Amino acid sequence: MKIKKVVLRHMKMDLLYPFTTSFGTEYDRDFILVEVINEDGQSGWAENVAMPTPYYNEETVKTNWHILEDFLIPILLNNEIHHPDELSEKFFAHIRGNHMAKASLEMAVWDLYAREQNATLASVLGGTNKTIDVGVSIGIKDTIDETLEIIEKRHEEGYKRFKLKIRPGWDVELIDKVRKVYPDIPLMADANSAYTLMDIEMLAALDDYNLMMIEQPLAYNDIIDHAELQAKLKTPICLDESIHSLEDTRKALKLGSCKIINIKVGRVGGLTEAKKIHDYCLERNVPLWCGGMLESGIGRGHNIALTTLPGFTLPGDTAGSSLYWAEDIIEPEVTVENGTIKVPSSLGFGYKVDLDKVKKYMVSSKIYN
Ligand code: OSB
Ligand code: MG
Repeated sequence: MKIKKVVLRHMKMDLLYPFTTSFGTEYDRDFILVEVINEDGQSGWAENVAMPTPYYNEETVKTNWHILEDFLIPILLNNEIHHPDELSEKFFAHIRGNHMAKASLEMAVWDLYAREQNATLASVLGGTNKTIDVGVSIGIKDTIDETLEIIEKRHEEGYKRFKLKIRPGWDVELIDKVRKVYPDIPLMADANSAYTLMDIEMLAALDDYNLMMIEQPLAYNDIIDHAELQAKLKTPICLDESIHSLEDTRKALKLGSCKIINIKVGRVGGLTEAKKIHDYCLERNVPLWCGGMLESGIGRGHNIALTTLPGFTLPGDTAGSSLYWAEDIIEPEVTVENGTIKVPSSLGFGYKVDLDKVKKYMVSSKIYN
């Protein structure tokens, strides 16, 4: 593969509904779109998932632009590679951390690689599922009644799993009331690191509600306290923020810090690393699902492609475009029927990039060659 040109676009798209977690409220997505172009003028696309603020992790839109411009894009433009795995190797050999930046450029190269092979991204990743099951992530609301109304709607739409964001003061009572109305729905909670071991009694109280899992209850950089907590809980812990690599996965499972893994391609530094984690978990029967970062259709398409791999046994967070956007920047939009997405058969990440819409939501852009 010879990449001749890279285009970074700074995008801003308003969310239809504000999304509140224990770390803050998002009103829009302010993000970088990455396009890589080969010598035949063929493009590969990906979405960078860093947020403008370092509240979910330490990366931001600005740090990602900097790392892409000054370090990663030069590596890509100055090296001929034969497979995206080689790019991943180069990124990890030379540059520490900055996984979301690495992932975005590597994913665009994966998309281009699939297109050069006349194949879907799903198939070059080794994915086989023709449909994927999806759930929905429901943010913190003003009232429990409002949350119940949203669950009712999403339940009617067929979503297969309901994830409620929790934080101190919005936890046991919420889960208790939701369980009373919906005794049987697949339900889970995501704390985004809002608790410590001091909260163990409250977290243990959640054991009474048959939750599928509790996601990232403790610190974003912890796997030690999570192991102590998991030993005391019936409910499986799923790690999100703490998992950045196959090595983190291996160590967390060895320590017993979690029983389930949430893979976000951005957090683990790319599709090559995501696949390694997938293979490791599949071999050990560790349940896996694909997380989300409120992506536009481009990131969403990549998530769908990854989720076609056989180890993704639990519904992910890749909900339909219409839950996030007045209009998406891909054609067609991602649609969900009875809680499933039909995996698209178009080349690459599976959807057509709508260049007019991209222009409409673009704040600025820069070309590298
Ligand atoms: O913790 O999974 C998370 C969104 C932004 C940052 C972190 C998280 C989330 C979500 C939303 O839960 C998932 C989605 O709908 O894309
Ligand atoms: Mg999470």
